[in-house]
Amino acid sequence: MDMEVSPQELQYILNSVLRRTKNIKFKELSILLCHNIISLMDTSGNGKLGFDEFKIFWDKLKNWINIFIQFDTDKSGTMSSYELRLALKATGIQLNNTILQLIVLRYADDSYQIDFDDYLNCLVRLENAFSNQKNFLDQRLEMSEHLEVREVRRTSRKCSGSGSELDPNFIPNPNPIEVNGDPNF
Ligand SMILES: [Ca+2]
Ligand SMILES: [Ca+2]
Repeated sequence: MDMEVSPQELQYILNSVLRRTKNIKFKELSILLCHNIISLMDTSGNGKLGFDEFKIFWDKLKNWINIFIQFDTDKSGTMSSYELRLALKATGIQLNNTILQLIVLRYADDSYQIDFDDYLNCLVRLENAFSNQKNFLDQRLEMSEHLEVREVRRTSRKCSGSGSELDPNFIPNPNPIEVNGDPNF
């Protein structure tokens, strides 16, 4: 039996739950949003949410719903741009005015109100963007550590005098390390 939640199953579950959630206005969640949620939460990388992945998302969602309701100060069931700014801040996302205005223009309806599905869409996209940025930085960091290790290996091989001139991978170190102040070491 398949215990993992696919995008289609997630769409069904979320729509049923949100339909029964009081104090929020929402339109049906799109399948694209559910794909985005899975790409945010799928740490195992199999394109579905396992039990633990789903549980982490569920806690996140409950928190996002509570924040939405808490910051919907006029109880309209939707977010104005002012309410949205405070709500996003409460979720840990701080954006400057320009970005916030672009988001409101992108997601708001004719009366500049943001429904719960657009709010969720916006949070998931922002979190995906932040986590991609973080992965990018992590990779950069890993790569630079990897390069440092190789550099140390090269240096130690060079020091052992085992014919490093013949090593096709040998690249001269532009900053030779001086040990005990002896440049010939
Ligand atoms: Ca997974
Ligand atoms: Ca409101």
